[in-house]
Amino acid sequence: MGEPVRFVLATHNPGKLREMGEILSRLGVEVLSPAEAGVTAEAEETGTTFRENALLKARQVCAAAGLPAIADDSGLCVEALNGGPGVYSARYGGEGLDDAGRRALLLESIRGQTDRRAHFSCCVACAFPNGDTLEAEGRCDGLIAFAPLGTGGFGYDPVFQFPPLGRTFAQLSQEEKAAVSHRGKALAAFAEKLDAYLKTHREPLSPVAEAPEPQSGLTGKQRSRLRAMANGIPTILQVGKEGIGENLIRQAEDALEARELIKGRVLENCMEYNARQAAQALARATRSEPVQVIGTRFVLYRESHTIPKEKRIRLEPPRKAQKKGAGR
Ligand code: ITT
Repeated sequence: MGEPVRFVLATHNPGKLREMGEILSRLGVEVLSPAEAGVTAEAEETGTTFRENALLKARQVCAAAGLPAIADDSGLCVEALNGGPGVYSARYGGEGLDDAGRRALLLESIRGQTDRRAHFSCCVACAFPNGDTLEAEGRCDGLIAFAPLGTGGFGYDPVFQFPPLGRTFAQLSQEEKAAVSHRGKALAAFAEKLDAYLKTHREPLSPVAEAPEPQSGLTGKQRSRLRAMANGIPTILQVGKEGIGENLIRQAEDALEARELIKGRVLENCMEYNARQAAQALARATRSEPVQVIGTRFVLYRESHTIPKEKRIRLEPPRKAQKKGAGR
C-alpha cells in the first residue's frame, strides 16, 4: 500500500504531544513532532470554537511543513462559569500563570459553589497538503474537585474528577485516561475517518517535494536545470493572510518581467493556500509554470521575450529539436 503516511502533530503542548502520539501510534498512525518537521512558529488561536482553532492550527502546520498535520484544540468547560474557560483554557488567568496557577484560580473562582459539573471538550482536525480536512470531536463529563489530587496527566487533570472511576484524571494511568477522555474519544473517531479517507486518497498525502503537473511542456531536463538555478535566488513573493489577490499577482507579474525565475513562499498566517496551491494559482494568473514546490516555498518560471537576451535563461532545447537544428 505504498509508503506509510506520516503526520505532523500540530501542538506545542508537551502533555498533549505525549498523549496524542501515544494514542495515534496505537491506532497505527505515524507521527512527527513539530520540531522533527522543522516547524517552530506557534499559530495564533483567533477562533472562538474548538473546531475553528483546531482547523487553524492544523492548516498552518500543514502549510509550514508541507505534510499532513493533526491538531487538537481542547479545553475545560465549567458549568458554574457558564462554560468557561472553554476555548480560553490555556490562557485562563493571563500570561503569567502556569498550569498550577490556573488550577488554583479555577478552584478559587468556584469556591463555595455546589454545582461542580464540568466537561472537557476536544476537537481533532487534520489538514492535508491538497486542502482536504478531517475533523472529529470528543467530550468527557466530570466534576471539579475541591482540591487537586494526583500527579499524572497535565493541565487541569488534578482538579477534574471522573465519577465512573472515582478518581481525578491525574490519578489515572495514561491508558485509563485515553480510554475515557475527550482526546481519546476524538482521536478514536478521527482514526475511523482517517482510515476511510486513506482508502480512497493516496495522492494528497505525499510530501509536496516535487514539481506539480507540467503546464507548458518543459522537459524533465529543463525543469531540473531550473530547479538547480532556483537554489541561489532570493524569495521575493510572500503569500500571507490576504491570500492571492490583485496586488500579489501584480507583484508576481512585475517580478517575471524582470527575471524569468522567481521564488515565493507561503507564510504561516495564510489559511487559504499551501505552497502547491499557491504556486498553481499564481502560475495560472501569470501564465508561468511552477517548477518546484518544497515545504512552504515555490518557484515559478516564465520564458521572456522582452528581457535582454544575455539575461535570459538558456535552457537546452529538447533533444529532438536539437537533432533537427543540426540538420542531420
Ligand atoms: P497547542 O495549541 O499547541 O496544542 P495549548 O495548550 O495552547 O497547546 P489549547 O489551546 O487546545 O492547547 O488549550 C487547551 C488547554 O486546555 C490546555 O492548555 C490545558 O490547560 C487544557 N486541557 C486540554 N486537554 C486537557 C487534558 O486532557 N487534561 C488537562 N487539561 C487539558
